[in-house]
Amino acid sequence: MAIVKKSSEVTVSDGTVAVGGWVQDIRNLGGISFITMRDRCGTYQVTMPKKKIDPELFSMLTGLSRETVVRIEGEVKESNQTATGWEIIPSAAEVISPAGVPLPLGVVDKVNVEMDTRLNHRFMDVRKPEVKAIFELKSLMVDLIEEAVREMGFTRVYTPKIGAAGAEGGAELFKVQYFDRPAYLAQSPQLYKQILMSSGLDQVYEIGPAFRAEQSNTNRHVTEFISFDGEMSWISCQEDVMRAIEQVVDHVLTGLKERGARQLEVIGKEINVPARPYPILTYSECLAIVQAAGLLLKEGDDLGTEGEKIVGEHMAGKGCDLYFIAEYPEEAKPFYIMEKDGTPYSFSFDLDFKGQEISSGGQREHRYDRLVERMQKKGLDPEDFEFYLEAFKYGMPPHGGWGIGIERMLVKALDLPNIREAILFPRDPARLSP
Ligand code: AMO
Repeated sequence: MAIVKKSSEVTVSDGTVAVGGWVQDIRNLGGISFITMRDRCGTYQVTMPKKKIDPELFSMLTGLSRETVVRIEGEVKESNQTATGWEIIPSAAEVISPAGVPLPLGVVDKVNVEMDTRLNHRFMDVRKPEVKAIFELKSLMVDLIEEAVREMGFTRVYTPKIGAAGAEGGAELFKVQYFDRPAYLAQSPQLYKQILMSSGLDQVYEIGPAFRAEQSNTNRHVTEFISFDGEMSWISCQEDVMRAIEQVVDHVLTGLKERGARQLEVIGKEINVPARPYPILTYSECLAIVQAAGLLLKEGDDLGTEGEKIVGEHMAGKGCDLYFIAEYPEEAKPFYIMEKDGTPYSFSFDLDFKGQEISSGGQREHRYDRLVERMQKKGLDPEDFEFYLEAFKYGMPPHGGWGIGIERMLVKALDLPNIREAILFPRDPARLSP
């Protein structure tokens, strides 16, 4: 008999079924014993009245260690004592894979376990329904992103993750040995997605890993994250880009709320879908808010974690979870961002979600000479970027785009305390395994 993988597939009938799963818990009450079994759909009960079960089977099942994987055959009976409305009375069982004792981590014990311990034994941690639900929602989130951008006419692309140059600043590059020469892990698809704007693909997106050699041990930085990048041609201003992101983020939040309802219930969270359009604050307005709150920042300074938090509180007071911060000083933004001529600012923006940056983007400098000038101003050697610059020499339309850290977005949507909660096997300066 085939193993029925999903407990939801067990239909109440007089027939016999076979189920496979993990032994989550066993309770022995003398004359009757119960096993709580778990599979991807949840938990269900195996009920063993001592007198009605073969003694050998009874002693085998009641002696199992927690988290052992078993296959159980039995009769399904309706029950008003169980959460599912049915229970299984076993007639045969087979241990498929026994679990050692003690477990490295409890699945049901309500004790606070350190994040490090959980991550060291992540396979066991993910057995907890409330942890598994986060990754089901993350998967749904990627589906929703793809649905939204496809609807908007974007083409999915893949760009290299090993290359000769970085785009987001030298200090954050991971150097790797590429045969006889050095290479770097991609910090973002920035250079390639822009090159593609001169290919005529017009609107492209990529969802893939990005690597940052940042020595930051915070609850929002990791050294490898999944970046959702978009780039679009023929924009008339950076607001065209903002409205595009907004459309995607709105589709994601609405979809999580509707299609992720079961998982949201498991983790006890609700999703708020903010009204559109999301408000746009300028960098200067944010600086004033932050300074009024007593943070000593001056014109040109990065708002930083603390500044973002203060602006987040200010916006929460107005009932706004999601808002753009636009027109950063050009000095604070990378070479590929377009300057706002006659001002110290640039056509750039961040999207912040409850006091934390989840995306940045802007209008790009598409004019070759101005781009080279900007590189030089930032102390970069244009010769190192020849492959990129070439695309600007033979017809490059105006364009702009964004990068969203999908884990940051999920963390904020679900109010998770740490970005590591949204990554199965996170990488940070201290963690390279598992
Ligand atoms: P930026 O460097 O701001 O911009 O990155 C874009 C988004 O990526 C996420 N992110 C991170 N997430 C987790 N850990 C990190 N260490 C980390 N660093 C960045 C954030 C951030 O908003 N090329 C530009 C985007 C563009 O202009 O298109 C870029 O990479 O959510």
